Amino acid sequence: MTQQANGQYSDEARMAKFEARIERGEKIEPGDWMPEAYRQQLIRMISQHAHSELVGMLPEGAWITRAPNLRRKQVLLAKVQDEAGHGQYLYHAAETLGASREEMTMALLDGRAKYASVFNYPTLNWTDVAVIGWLVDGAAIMNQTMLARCSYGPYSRAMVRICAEEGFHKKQGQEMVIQYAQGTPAQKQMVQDAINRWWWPTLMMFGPHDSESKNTPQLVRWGIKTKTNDELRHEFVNELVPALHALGLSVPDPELCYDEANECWVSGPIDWDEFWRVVKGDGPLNKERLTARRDAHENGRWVREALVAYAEREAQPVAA
Ligand code: BYC
Repeated sequence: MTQQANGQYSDEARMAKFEARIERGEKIEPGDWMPEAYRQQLIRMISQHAHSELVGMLPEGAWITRAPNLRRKQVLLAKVQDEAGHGQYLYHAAETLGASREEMTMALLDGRAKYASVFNYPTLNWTDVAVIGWLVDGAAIMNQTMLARCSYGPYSRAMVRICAEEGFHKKQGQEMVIQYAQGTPAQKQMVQDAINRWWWPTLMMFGPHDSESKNTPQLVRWGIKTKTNDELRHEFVNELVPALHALGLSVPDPELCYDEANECWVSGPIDWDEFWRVVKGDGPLNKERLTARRDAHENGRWVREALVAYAEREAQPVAA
C-alpha cells in the first residue's frame, strides 16, 4: 500500500487493501478500516435482522398458552425465548459497528426500520406454528447459513450460533407437519391450509427478485451475501417441494413445474404488489405488530430505569 506525501494512506489504497482482504476470505473485525458504505450496509441488515427476531416472537408467542399439550408448550416456550436471544446477539453485533441500541430500537418503534415481512401475517390455528417452524425457520436457516460465511466477523459468528439453534426450530416444525400429515383427515387438511397460507409469504422472505434488489450487488461484492435472493429462494423451493410431496401435501402454486433439463422445480410468479404493500406497512398485521413492540418497550421502561439507577449507585465511591 503506497503512502501519500503526508504519510497517510489514500482512501483508494485503503479500499484496495480492504477488497483484497475480502477476496482472500479474511474476516473484517470491528477495529479494522472499512468503507463507510460497508459499515452502513451491515448496520442496516443486522439491525433489521435483530428486529425480525423480536417481531418474529409475536405470531408464535400468541400460541404458548394454547399449545395442545405440555411437551409442545415447552418446545414453543424454548423456541420463542431463543428468538429473543438471537435478537440480543444481533443487536450486539450491530453495536460493534457504532450503532446504539436506543437508536436501533427507536427506528423499529417509529416505523423507519424494516423487519421480515412474513411476521405481518396471522397465526390462525396451531398448525400455523408447525408450518412456521418448518417453512419460515427453514427459509431463515438457508439465508443464515450463507450469512455465517459473511465477511464481517461478529455477524458471521453470531450466525453460526443462531443457525445451530434454528436447526432445532426447523426440526420441531417438521416433526409436527409430518405428524399432522399422517394424522386424521381433519389434521391433514388443517396443515395443508396452513401451508397454503404461509407458502407465498415464506418465498417473499428472500427479498425481491435479483433484478429489483438494489442492495445485492454491493453486498455480494463485499462478501456480506455470497448468494442472491433468487438463488436462495430457488434452493428453498427445491428442498421443500419434494419433501412436502412425499407427505402427500402440496404447495399453492398452479404454475409450479419440474424442469427436466435442469432437474429442478420452478415456481410460478410471486405477487410483488402484496410484498411491497406489506414491507411498506400495509400488511394484515403490521399495525398490531408495531403496537405490541411499542407496548413491550413502554412496559419495560421501569426495568431499564432501575438498571441505570443501579449502575449509577454502583459507580458511586464507597463512603469511608
Ligand atoms: N421483509 O435490496 P434488497 C427469523 C427490503 S427472522 C421486509 O434485496 P437485501 C425468525 C430490504 O430491506 C430472519 N423487507 O435487500 C425469527 C430493502 O430495503 P432497505 C430474518 C425486505 O438486504 C423468529 C428492500 O426491501 N432474516 O429467522 O439485499 C421466528 C430491497 O431489498 C424483505 C434476516 O433479516 C423482507 N422479506 O436483501 C422465526 C436476514 N426483503 O433496507 C424465524 C438478514 C427485502 O434498503 N437480511 N426487504 O430500505 C438479509 O439477508 C437481507 O437483508 C434480505 C434482503 C434477504 C432480507
